[in-house]
Amino acid sequence: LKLLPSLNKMVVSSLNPVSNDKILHPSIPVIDMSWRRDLVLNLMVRACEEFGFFKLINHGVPKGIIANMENEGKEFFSLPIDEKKKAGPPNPLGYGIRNIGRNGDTGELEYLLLHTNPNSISQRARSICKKDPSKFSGVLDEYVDAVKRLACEILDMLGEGLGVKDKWAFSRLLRDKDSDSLIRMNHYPPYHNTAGSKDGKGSNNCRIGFGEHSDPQIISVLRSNDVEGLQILSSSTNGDVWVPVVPDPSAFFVNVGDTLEALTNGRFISVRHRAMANSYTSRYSMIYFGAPPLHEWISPLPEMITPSTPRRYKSFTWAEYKKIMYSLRLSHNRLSLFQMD
Ligand code: GA4
Repeated sequence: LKLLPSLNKMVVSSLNPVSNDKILHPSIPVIDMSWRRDLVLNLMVRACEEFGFFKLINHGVPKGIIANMENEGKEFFSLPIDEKKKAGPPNPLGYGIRNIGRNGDTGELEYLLLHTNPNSISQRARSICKKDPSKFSGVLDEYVDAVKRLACEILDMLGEGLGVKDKWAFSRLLRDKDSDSLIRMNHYPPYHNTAGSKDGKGSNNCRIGFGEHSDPQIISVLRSNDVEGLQILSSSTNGDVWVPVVPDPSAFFVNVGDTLEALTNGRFISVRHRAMANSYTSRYSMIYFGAPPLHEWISPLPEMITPSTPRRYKSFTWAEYKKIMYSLRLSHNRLSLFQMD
């Protein structure tokens, strides 16, 4: 049993540039899907409780499907800006550059945000990939299908690990034909810091690609190329620390969204995260956001409410939550608006 992986906060020390004190970075949980099922279930639940985030390896999504998707993204982002702008401005779907949402948030990135519905993808493909729209939509549909399957498998394991009676309580929301799930491709262009010097003096390695936020949906499944940038916020006794996530193109990174936090009555935490854009090479990421249908009511599952864990969140529909999220800034803690009085 001693050989079993543990989620204990492993300590990786680094120097705090301000005080020269050592600061502690918790290590990010890694879960291998080829481990024994009961172990995977247990570790996943703990990762969602402690971090709301984990890295998944041996996930079973074929490399070719991932590579094709990455190439479609790279090809699109390499088009002249006037061509790309024909797929925008984001409403919120479509091509966007630097602007995020509707309330003045900005970041050092360009992106494509699409609904996962195959009809919506094929319609949008015409303005995104004039050269071969049907190839574009074929590649995206295949990727979405594979990542959605994985997300549903993860949600079923989480449900089982939590001892939820209704086995498909979470995954049903993503499987629904009216699910409001999204797929996002991000490109963080390289940063050539002319003011910086070899010793790093005068360099500003704080360029925000996508600012601090939590994901509103149920679950997010992210894959990036081999370029750093993603950071998660982890609470420790020393206060909150930003933990850099070491990139791994062969893995997926999974995070709990606000809606799963509400469904689990706060047992799982919707992790706050951000992406930096300080790299010398382009960072590409693609994220599947698994969401419920618009008119679905979200309430904490009955099993999650106990005398020691009384109900924390009011019920809301996904449509209502979306309306509120688009009326607020990116970093707003929108779930707190639904806390019980
Ligand atoms: C964060 C997670 C997803 O990328 C996203 C983002 C959305 C957008 O880019 O349009 C939002 C942001 C995200 C949350 C608050 C609102 C909406 C930008 C913004 C300021 C697609 C999503 O669903 O919520």
